[in-house]
Amino acid sequence: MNMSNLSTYIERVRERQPLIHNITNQVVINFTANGLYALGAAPVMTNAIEEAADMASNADGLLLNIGTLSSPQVEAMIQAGHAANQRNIPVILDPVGAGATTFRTEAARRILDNVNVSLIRGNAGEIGSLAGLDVKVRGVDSEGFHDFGDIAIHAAKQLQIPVAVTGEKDVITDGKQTFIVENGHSLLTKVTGAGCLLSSVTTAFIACGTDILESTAAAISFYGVVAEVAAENNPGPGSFQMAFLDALHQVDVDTFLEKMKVIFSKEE
Ligand code: ATP
Ligand code: TZP
Ligand code: MG
Ligand code: MG
Repeated sequence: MNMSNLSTYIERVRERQPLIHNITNQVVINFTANGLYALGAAPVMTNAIEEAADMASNADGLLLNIGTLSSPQVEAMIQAGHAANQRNIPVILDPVGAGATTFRTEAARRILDNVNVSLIRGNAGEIGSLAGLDVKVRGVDSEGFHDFGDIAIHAAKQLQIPVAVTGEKDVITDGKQTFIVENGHSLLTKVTGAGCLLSSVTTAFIACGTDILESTAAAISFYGVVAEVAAENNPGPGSFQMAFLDALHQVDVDTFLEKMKVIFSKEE
């Protein structure tokens, strides 16, 4: 695996400016839209069932995020997902809080039963619980996991969908091929929506790539490098959040490649 390939993805995203349709939670709508603009992509947000399919049909990628779910929103997600599937537009699921309540876990499962999802991006608790593992989710955060690798590989095999399990380290796998990303900064855990924006950024990278795992590894390592750059002179969550948006806009291919920490492995 040639890692310098991954660094070129950011140029592709900035050149193509993919339109990402986000059906997402109320907490992160503004941060996600600003983050996608800063990256060089274009955001659109809508929940209305009346237009979910039309909007998805015209997008380059669809992001479904269950963070502040309602029953009508699940229906809109399924309709948007069908429309995207019909046009081979990639669909990414962020199962925020799956495992914390039955409503969330069942909604995420319903989406997976009805929509062909290209990637699930979440924390270890969310993805583990979808795969039927006995894991702990408190609110929208997961607790006490150290071996993300086992959870991710088990989940990808069980669900038969590539997964990206993020945390201190990130594991991106289809159960056979695995990328481990060691970029990132702990200040990301002090900004709400850091994971949600990452899912939308990953959707933009997948929309501009051909290989789901490679595009996802590029997105997650780029995001981690951006956080490292932003944290350099900004030790608090407030200034870090602003600097993070600036760095999403500014970090170039050379800086990305220089700071990238990605390991690839393949099951024999
Ligand atoms: P959670 O709700 O459990 O925080 P999340 O959906 O917010 O999950 P994260 O796992 O926090 O998503 O991932 C968002 C980004 O933050 C990823 O790029 C990840 O690598 C990074 N990240 C999370 N925790 C750390 C950490 N302790 N050190 C470095 N980077 C981190
Ligand atoms: N509550 C419902 S959705 C949400 C909160 C705090 C945002 C979660 O964002 P992230 O990116 O998973 O931390
Ligand atoms: Mg987080
Ligand atoms: Mg999350």
